Amino acid sequence: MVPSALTIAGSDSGGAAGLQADLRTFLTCGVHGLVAVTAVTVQNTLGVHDRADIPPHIVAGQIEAVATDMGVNAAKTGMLASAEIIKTVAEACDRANIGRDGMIPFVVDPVAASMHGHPLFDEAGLAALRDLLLPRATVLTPNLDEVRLLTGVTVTGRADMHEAAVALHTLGPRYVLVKSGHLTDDPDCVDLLYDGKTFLELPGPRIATPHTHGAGDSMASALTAGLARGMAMPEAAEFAKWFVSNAVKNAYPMGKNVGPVSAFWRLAPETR
Ligand code: PXL
Repeated sequence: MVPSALTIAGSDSGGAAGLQADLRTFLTCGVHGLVAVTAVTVQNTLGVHDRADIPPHIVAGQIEAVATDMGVNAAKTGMLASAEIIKTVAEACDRANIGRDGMIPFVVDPVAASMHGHPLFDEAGLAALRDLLLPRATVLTPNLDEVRLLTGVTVTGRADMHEAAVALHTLGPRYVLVKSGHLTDDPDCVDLLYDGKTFLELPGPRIATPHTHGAGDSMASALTAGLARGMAMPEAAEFAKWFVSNAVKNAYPMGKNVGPVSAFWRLAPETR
């Protein structure tokens, strides 16, 4: 059986981040990609120029349609656009057994802003994410901006990441995986997995490239793919770290600004 993973995420017309990054990652990790689109962004490397949110019942309908017919081995969230969509997603996930007690692994990537700094939801969305999705998450995968929004903790070095992980864990997720990509003064890029008791460091090199669009999404979707393939959490986290380090290493220029990370590195040489 081919495992399947569901992304509940927004579309990036530039194809760098969002559901496009997730589907590419799923493909190269050997997992069939299922999609519930939450919003369509009008986007290129210069920014998010406009967007249209999908009606909440259509978001829930997509989750229900694939879950009841095709089966979901793991799911993840990306851009969720509004408090209304978040509430509907939480309810649809409960019906589909996605999330902590339903047992289907649920990766909540608390995407708050595009890499250009455009907010991808508002204050009400942040509260809904914290109250409705964090308690349902098998694993929460924030970057350091999202850590600050969710906990008020400003991470300036590796030691603060432990404090942040503990603070986030009290909000309900089973695991927290803090991404260190934004700690640009650190010569290494050590992410941190925390299960409420023990910390697991996920070491990686800090790769010198300006092209990092979609890195966070690709890490969370590789983690989702690993879980869909039946890996235990620490193994899936190490797999995701390995996947995204190579994706950043092979990132390519495209457009006038920051280019995308690459999922191509796992394909045959002639297609890279
Ligand atoms: O990288 C986070 C992200 C997620 N989803 C969409 C995005 C972005 C960042 O630009 O555009 C649709």
